Amino acid sequence: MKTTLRILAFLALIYLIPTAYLNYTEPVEHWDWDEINLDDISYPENFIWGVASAAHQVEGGHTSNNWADWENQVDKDGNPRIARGEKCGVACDHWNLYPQDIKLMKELGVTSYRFSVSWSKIMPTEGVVDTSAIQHYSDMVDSLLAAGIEPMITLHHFCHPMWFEEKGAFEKEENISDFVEFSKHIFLPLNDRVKYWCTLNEPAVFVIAAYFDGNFPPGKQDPKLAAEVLKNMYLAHVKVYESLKRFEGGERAQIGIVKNMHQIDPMNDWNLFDRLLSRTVNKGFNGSFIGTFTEGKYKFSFPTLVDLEAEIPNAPYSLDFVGLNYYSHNAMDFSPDLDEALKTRMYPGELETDMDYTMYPEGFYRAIKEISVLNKPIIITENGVADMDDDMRGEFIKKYLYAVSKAIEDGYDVRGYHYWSLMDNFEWDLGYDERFGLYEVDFETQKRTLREGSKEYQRIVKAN
Ligand code: GCO
Repeated sequence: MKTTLRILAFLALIYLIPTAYLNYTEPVEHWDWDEINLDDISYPENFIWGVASAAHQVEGGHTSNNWADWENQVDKDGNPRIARGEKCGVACDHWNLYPQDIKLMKELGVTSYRFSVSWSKIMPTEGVVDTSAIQHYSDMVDSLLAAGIEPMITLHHFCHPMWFEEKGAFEKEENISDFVEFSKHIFLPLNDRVKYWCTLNEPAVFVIAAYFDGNFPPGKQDPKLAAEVLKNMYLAHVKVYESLKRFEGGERAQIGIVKNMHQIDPMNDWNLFDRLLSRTVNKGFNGSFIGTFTEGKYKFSFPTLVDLEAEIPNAPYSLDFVGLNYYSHNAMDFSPDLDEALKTRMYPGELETDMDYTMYPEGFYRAIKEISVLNKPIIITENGVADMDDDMRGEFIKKYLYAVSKAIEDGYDVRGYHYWSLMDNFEWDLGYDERFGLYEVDFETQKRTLREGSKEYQRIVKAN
């Protein structure tokens, strides 16, 4: 009997100690939606309502950049890099059709447009600036302002010129100066009219895809390099911030970085290994960002794979706001086989979107709460759903915007929201089948049609 008790006590101990270490015993948060009135939302008077896009995904007419190059490559088994062997091509021809797309924004009632500028169009070769590309963006900014829509520019959204890629891009710290130089070329002519600037879009997503999973260019699978690139991208943000702030108009500009606070949860709450694994991955993906921008301490580690620490002391002083992208969470299911353990899994029991994640509005509240430790105004720079059949978009919009409204009501400083995306576009390695658009795009005719589900967004924007 005594021995049994001892064994039980021992087992309880080895369970409790790591549980205490893990420091969360709470089950993954879920709300009782039957008890919630989705119309019970309110937004502050000056709340920014917008839509978002990115140059390579919508513009067409691409010059030589990492993605244009990638779509012509095959992997080691001879498979195309982009799903179904698709090419980005003219995409939404937004480069030419932007005046008509601004009308679509007006129709929605939004007052902000987050878009990115194409570095490879602005600097097709190293050291050479194409002033006609700058003129193009300048005209676009004027058209937006004339329509009562505030422009928000992203400087790097997963895409850069091939000459920069060939130099090793953000793999090398010394290349950061190229990015700083480019930023200056677009900031100086536009900052009299553009207030909001996002330096880099989702560095952690980019780095995991490009240097860990290998499904984004340059398709490397090297955890140590991934950690290095991420550090360099955070450093690049700080350098761009400091350099742009020094120019005339710099103090007026609102400069931030964009972080996707995708959550990593245990597949089974009760399973210690699932919790340990999800916590470790979460620390790398989200914790490395929070540590950098709160304390200036960058840390990216995963047992046996990588362990990198660096000081970026000015990082906490390099944000006028933080851009938050949020879509969903994924579940970690522990396995001693690392490849298996690190596979992305959908959280069980939730509605599946067309991407490999579910609909999880509760996570939006969590994401806002987590990023609020930065103590900066939060602007939602992306949120949306891939839903080709348009059978969940309306519900998605209502529930996610309920979560944001609840966060604001609870005191979190959320200043604006941008839906991803204005229209269907090129979803990177997944090609054209992931339909995120409020407007459906017929890529043969370039006709845009407002989806039924999107009318929820139009309704909420107009009412608030
Ligand atoms: C990203 C990007 C966007 C995507 C969007 C939908 O998160 O990958 O910022 O370019 O298209 O998030 O997946």
